[in-house]
Amino acid sequence: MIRPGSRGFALIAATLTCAACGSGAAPLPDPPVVRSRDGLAEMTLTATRATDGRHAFAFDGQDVAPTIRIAPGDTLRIHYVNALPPAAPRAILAAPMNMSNLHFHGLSVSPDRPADDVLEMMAMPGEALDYRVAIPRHHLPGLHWYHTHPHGESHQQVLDGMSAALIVEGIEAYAPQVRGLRERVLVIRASDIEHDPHAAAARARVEVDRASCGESHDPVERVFTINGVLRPEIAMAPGERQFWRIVNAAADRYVDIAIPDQRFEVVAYDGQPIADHDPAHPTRLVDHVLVPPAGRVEAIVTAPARGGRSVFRTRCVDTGPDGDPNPAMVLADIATAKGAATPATSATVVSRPAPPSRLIDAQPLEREPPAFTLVFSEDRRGFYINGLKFTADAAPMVRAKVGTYQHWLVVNDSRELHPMHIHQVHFLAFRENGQAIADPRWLDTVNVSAGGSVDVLMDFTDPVIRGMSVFHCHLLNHEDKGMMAKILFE
Ligand SMILES: [Cu+2]
Repeated sequence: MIRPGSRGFALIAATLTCAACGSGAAPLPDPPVVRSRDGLAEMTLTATRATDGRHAFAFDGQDVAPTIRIAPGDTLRIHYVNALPPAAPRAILAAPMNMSNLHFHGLSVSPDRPADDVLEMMAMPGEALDYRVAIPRHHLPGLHWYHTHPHGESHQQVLDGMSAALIVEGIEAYAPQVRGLRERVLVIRASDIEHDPHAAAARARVEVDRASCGESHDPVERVFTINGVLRPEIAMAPGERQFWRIVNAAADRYVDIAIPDQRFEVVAYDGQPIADHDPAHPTRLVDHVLVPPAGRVEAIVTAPARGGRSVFRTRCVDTGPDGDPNPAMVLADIATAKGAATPATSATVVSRPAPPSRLIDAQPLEREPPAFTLVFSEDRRGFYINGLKFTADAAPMVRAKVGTYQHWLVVNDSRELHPMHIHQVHFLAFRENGQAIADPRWLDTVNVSAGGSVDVLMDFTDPVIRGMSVFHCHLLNHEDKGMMAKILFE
């Protein structure tokens, strides 16, 4: 049972205790759900300190934030209360102010107050914010997530777990394959075990495989949890197909997800159904998927027909000579047994006719020279975009005309990976390190390899997305230290 104010560490400790006593892993819990009714989803969410000192979202008497499920055309209203303690009066240099706010990562909505605004909307301790986010009728269905986004303090808050899933309903209209399947929402977080007395046991529990993974010799300071549990157990019936909606909510780590001897039947990346741009081939079969921090994958997973045990794992991610260790480890056990069949979720079925696909002829646009080149760089003093650190009063680095597509070249001039994210907008990643990508993906967060580059086609055509916004590196410690810039959609 989840005790209020003790989710992060206590659940890890509880799981370890359970593993040590030989009674098996904890089942994967489902987060609470907030659904829209009559076109409105409403909730109060509170930023608080858990008893273990971590930042947390409090909701409905517990410190587990809900999955928000909302349909195109609906409105999301959140009363967000900052109940974090005020900063000490004689704050030491760089001490956090405990300011907070929300970002609705992946939603194609207005970047202006009272919607997805991370620049002007900010609550200091004792203050509250009232979000009102209108989901356009033309919004694509898919998995997104929400998390805090106060520049300078984002990393610690998201690292501590201030995040949850947000689903725009209706994906079965794009991928009928998922209809009737048991659905699971998997929020992967990277738990900080740097100062945890159980760190060695936690690393052993998830079978951290340090061997030949990257060049860093730093200690492994993160272990992944799913829905707050270290290495939970996911039950499936033999041959059962389940629909897994996976978000990498880690503040500063990649996952490269795999299930040995199985393939993912991917339906959407970053909340963008594949069928939207390739209706004749709505799924992709893949052995593994590299999911950068903030990335999402929605895929059908099939249990072995004969039953038995398997694992859901992350493979080694080599983050580059200056990157953090990101080794292979086990994310969850998959227990396949007769009788383990779980009833299909009674998810809200949004009955809609098959939608028109957003088919564009990208090739002429891709051949145009880049309208903007974005360069990530870093040194001992900080992290930069085009040589500049983010400042609150900075002018927009880029202006984008609403109604257009724009070719951007994203360059990584450093010795570690950086995931590039732009708020509200999606883009087609079509070239990597100068080579055409065989099966280009629509994304909102893309990995850029160390010393490499990615060419993307930004979609600025949505008339709802108008105003001042940002793009940044989604390793949030980099964002906090300057790797963010403004864009004006006009
Ligand atoms: Cu970065």
